[in-house]
Amino acid sequence: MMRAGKLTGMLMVLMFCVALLCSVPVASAAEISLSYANFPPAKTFPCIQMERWKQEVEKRTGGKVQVQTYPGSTLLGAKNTLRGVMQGQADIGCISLAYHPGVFPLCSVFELPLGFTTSTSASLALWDLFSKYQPKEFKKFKVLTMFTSAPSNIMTEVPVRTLADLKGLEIRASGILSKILESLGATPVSMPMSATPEALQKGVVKGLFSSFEVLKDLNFAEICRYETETNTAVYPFAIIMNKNSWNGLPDDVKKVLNDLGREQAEWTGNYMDQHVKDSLAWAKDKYSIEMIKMSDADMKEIKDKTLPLIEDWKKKAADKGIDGAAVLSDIKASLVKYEK
Ligand code: 3IO
Repeated sequence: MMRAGKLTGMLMVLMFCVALLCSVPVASAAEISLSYANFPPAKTFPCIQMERWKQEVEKRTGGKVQVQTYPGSTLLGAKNTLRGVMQGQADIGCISLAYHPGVFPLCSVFELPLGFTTSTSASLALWDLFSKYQPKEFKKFKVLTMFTSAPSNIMTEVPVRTLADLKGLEIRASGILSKILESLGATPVSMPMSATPEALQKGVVKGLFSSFEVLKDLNFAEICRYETETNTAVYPFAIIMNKNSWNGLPDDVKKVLNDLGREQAEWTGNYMDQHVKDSLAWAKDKYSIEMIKMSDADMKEIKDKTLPLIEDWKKKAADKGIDGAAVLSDIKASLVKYEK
């Protein structure tokens, strides 16, 4: 008994030493390890851009920085990433601004129907706006990059051919995009994208209002066979970093991350625009989805009915000391520049 006990004890000590030896080189491979939380599933564009950013950062810092990515709300969910990153539960997090009404009085302007036709142009315009204004709504964070979805469209179980078809239809959206639906007579249900598969599955909503690439990435084409093109507002995103984590980085690493800001916005826009095309082709092939265009009269009505939302935004911005007219005119200039 005694002998066996001693042997087991010695074995355990040996195994502990082996484990220690094995773990030491792994732990010291990178000097800096950063955690990055993301809310939707790994296949979706916010996570695809996260993996690209991770690769670039690890490459450009020569392996000095290692990024641990957590897709699919495995570290922080859609609505608690903001607080989680502030408190340091993750170093970096991805947020969709529309999930936080009232929190981003300046950058929420990108949830309005501004006329952007691509994710690339909207993403660059958003980054330019942020860079110019350095809004205090982000003062608790270091913003690493920003980008937007592609313009939003209506994906539904039943065909929406006219504005009349939209009346009272429960459709999932978020933030000002929910208000857009409401002004068009639909019944918006606000929730993050990560909650949408279950809501569609359970019949809580009959469709959603977002960019088309989710038809493939979240397999929404299976349920939502009708796709009505409205190409209205986009969803703006920010990649935020904990201020202490940022301040603790050496200057050469800070430079790498700063240099990536605009480039990452453009990369994500380009990826998104191409991926929307690929996803639509896939959904047509696999589920024979029907693409629907509304009449010119309905499209004009959409424009007229959503115009007051721009005035609402301006008023709320003014309350926070933001010159809404100047912001909108800067965005107009970016739109002309990037939509060429
Ligand atoms: C989005 C969010 C997560 C995953 C894929 C996505 N495609 C477009 C969005 C925009 C958004 O935040 C939303 O809730 O529709």
